[in-house]
Amino acid sequence: MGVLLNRKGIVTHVIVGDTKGIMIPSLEDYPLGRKPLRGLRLIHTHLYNEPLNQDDLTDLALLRFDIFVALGIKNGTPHTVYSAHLKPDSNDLEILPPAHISSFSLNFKEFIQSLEEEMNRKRVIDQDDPRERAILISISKEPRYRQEECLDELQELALSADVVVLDRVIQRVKEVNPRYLMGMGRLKELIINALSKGATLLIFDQNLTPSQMKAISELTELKVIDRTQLILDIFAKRAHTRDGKVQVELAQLRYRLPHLSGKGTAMSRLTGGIGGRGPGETKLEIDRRRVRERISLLERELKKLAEARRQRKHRRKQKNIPIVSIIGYTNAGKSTLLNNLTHSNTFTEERMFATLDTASRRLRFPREREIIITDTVGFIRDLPKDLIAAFKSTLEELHDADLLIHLVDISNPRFPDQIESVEKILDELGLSEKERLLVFNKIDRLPPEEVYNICHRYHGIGISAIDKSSFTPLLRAIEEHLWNEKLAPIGV
Ligand SMILES: Nc1nc2c(ncn2[C@@H]2O[C@H](COP(=O)(O)OP(=O)(O)OP(=O)(O)O)[C@@H](O)[C@H]2O)c(=O)[nH]1
Ligand SMILES: [Mg+2]
Repeated sequence: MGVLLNRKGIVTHVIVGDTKGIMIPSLEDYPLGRKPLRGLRLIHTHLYNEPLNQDDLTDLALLRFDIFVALGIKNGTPHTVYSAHLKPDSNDLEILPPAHISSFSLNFKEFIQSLEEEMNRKRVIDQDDPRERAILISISKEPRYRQEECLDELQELALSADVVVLDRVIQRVKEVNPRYLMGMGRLKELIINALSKGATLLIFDQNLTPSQMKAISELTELKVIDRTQLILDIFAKRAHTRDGKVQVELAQLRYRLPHLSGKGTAMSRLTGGIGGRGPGETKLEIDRRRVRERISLLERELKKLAEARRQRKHRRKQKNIPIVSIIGYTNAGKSTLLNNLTHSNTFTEERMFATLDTASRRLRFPREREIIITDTVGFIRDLPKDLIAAFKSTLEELHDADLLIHLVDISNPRFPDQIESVEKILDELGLSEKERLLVFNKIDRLPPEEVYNICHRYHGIGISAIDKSSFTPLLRAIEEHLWNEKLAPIGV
């Protein structure tokens, strides 16, 4: 049997098990939160007076008890005290020398106070910083350098979501474990490490199936999310217009619906981990129904909004003004270009997904010519399906464009992959046949020869969106495309 005691020495739980072990109940009333230790100590019996075993030590590290004690029983009476606690500066454990119960002595109050103080001191993180602290994880069959690249992008996304990144974990596996992506032992190690670093969140670069999400969440009370959820979260934070808000909420609900699932109520002492945080089955059914109702409400609202947009568009079309749409990977500089082309002031930022809504501006050309130029939400590799679906109506406007400007951040080392991702999404949107200009932005960040070579190789135009004097070749190319003019050739 076992007992859990809180810092005041009050027994909070009495657990009765069998000879194989005990089940530690859900500890949701004693959340770890941002504290280094749980505030509960466990004392339990070892019926054959055996010392602490691997399962004991794993549970101590996973659940971060104040101290972990096994009371060895000999001839039916308490005999040896085996105890261990976490060390302040690593995820190592300190195993105290076994002692006979009559000679065991520990001033718990002093001990826990100094241990916790030292833990707080050794943690480099600021305890008052309210931001989430994440460990980024990639597990796949892809070679390491590919995973590194993907994590670089995930890290930028995390930054955009206001998440502090504490560490990155990459593992190349021969086969992806269907339940945990990696082996359970390795995953537990990772969780223990994350806890000792003070993380609050695990972010997987690979999208998790509902059952994987459930299995991993059952091992830890850290929040577990995947890349899609991170992107959805950024979108949710940044949507400002009614259109954007409705679209994002819809995408979130659609993504969450299959992930709504119950969790176990207790965890096994032998398998470790913690569960029992999920709602009961009936509550879940109600949740599911609510979510479905909300989805259909939002879908109806979206339809209305789309109708209003169609009418606005119709009026614009009647005036017969050509439309040029700037598209491209997130952070390519689309909004900056729109602003500087049209002397306007839409929102730009050194972050991914600064823009979620379409903005249209007029741009005058010589000879009384005028176009409408639009900026839209950025694209990203493996753009979540639900998100494409949700933004379909916004992105549908691209079908009306007479010309697409595909803007590429030439200073991003991953730009060839980014071009490919954008092409793929255009294809999925049925836009691959649209006329388009490939335009390399941020040329101020590279040496001119390199810019020249890249533009030459891709038949692209080089510009710097922050330097209006670099726009001439682009403006000429637009005129040429829209009004079929052969203009005198100019250098890039
Ligand atoms: N050095 C340099 N920086 C640029 C240039 N164009 C844009 N930037 C910077 O790149 C960052 C992203 O610019 P945005 O215009 O917000 O990019 P966006 O494509 O609209 O991004 P999303 O809306 O997030 O998809 C900002 O910090 C800009 O100041 C450029 O030509 N040179
Ligand atoms: Mg933008």
